[in-house]
Amino acid sequence: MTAYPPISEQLDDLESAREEGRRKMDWATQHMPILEHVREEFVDEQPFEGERIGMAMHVEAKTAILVETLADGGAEVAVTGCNPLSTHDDVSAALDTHENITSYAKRGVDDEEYYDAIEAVIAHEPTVTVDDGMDLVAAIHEDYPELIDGIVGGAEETTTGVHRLRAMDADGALDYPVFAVNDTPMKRLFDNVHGTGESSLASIAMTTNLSWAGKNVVVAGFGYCGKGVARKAAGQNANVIVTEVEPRRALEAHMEGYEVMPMAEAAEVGDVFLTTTGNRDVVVEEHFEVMQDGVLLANAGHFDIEIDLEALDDLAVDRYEARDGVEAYELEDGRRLNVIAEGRLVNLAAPVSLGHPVEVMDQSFGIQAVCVREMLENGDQYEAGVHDVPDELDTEIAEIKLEAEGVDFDSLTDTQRDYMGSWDHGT
Ligand code: RBV
Repeated sequence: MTAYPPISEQLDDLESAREEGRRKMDWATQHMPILEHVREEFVDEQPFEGERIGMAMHVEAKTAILVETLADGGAEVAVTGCNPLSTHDDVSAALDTHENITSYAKRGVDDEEYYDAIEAVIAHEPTVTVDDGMDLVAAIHEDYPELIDGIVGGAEETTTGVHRLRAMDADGALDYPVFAVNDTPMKRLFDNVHGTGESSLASIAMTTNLSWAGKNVVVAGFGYCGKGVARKAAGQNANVIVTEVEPRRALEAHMEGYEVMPMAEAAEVGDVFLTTTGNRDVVVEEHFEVMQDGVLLANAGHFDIEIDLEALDDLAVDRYEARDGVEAYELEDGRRLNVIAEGRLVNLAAPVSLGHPVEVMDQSFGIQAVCVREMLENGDQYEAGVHDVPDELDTEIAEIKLEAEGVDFDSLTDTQRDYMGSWDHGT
C-alpha cells in the first residue's frame, strides 16, 4: 500500500490553516443541532470504541463536524475527499489535529493523488465505510477484497453512489451491506431539493456575478435535484426550461408550469445550462453548435460526465480563464461558451463554493451518524447488498430537528391509529 501523507505533512502554513479551518467548523456547528445532539449521545456511550471508520466525502466544515462526531464516539477515523476540487485544505488540516482522525483530503489533486489518498484511507483497514459517490466501496472491492471480511458495513450519501451500488448489487458484486442514506425522506426531500437548488445557484451567481432574472435557465433532469434547481431558479425570476427522458417526470415539469423541450431545442435558447441527471453526455457537440454566445454551462451531478468537455475542447479554437472558476471556450465563429468549475459539481467545486447550506447537511449527516451506529449495533442483521435506512432512524432525526426548531406537531389518537390499520370501514 502507498504511503500517501496526511494533509498536515502537505501544507506550508499549517498553524494558520488549522486556525481558519477550526473557525469554519465552529460556525457550522452552531447551526447543526442534530449532530450536536447525536454527538452528546456518542460521547457518553462511546458506541464506536475499537472501530475504524474510512470515509471519502467532500471535506469541508460541515462534513468535518460529522467526522468529529464519529471520532468523538470512539472510532478511529481516516478520511479523504470524494472530488478533486471540493476539499477545503484548512478544514482538512484542522480535522487532522484530532487524536482519532487522520485526514488525507487535499484540494486540487490529480487522478493519481486522488486514488492514492483513497488507498491511504483503506490502509487503515476500516470496519465501516462512509462514502459519497462509492469510490471507497469500489476501490476496496476491486483492489483489497481481502479486507471485506473485516468490514461490518457502510453508508452511502448520494444519488450517484446509491445508483452505482444498486448496479453492483444486481451483479452480485457487492460483498457487504451498505445503507442508502440518499434515499431517505430526510435526505432527499431537503438535501437534494433545497440543498442542491440553493447551493448550485448561489455558486454560479457568486462565480459569475450575473443575475438570474430574465434568463432562460435550462435544467437537465427533473429528479429531486432538478426539481430543486428549477424551483429556486423560478424563484429568482428566471424562465425555467426542463429537459427530461422520463415521460412522467416530463409531464410533472410541464404541470409545474415549466417549459419542457428536447435539449436540441433548449440549446438554441438557453442562457444557462445546469445538468442534474447523473448520466453522461447530456450536453454534447450538436448542442454546443447551436448555443448562443456567452452561455454558462454548469453541472450539479456528482461526476463531471454530463457536459462533453472533450467535444467542446475539440470545437474550440481558443480557451482561457475568463474569471476564477470560469473557463471560456471560444469557437471558430467567435461564440464563447463558459464552463463553470470544469464541469464538476458546481455547488462544491467552484473556487467560491461552500457546498449545501449547513442546515440541510445537518440532516443528511445526522442520518449518516445514526446509520453508522445501527450498522455497528446490528450489522449481523444486514446481509451483503444495498439496504434502505430503517424508517425509525429517519424519523428519529426529524424529531430531533423539529425539537431544535421549537416546532410542535400532532400525534395520532389510538382511534385514528386503529382506523388507519383497518380495512372494514366503507361509506
Ligand atoms: N454535499 N455535501 C456538501 N459537505 O457541503 N454539500 C453537498 C457539503 C453532498 C450532498 O449530500 C450530495 O448528495 C453529495 O454531496 C453529492 O456529491
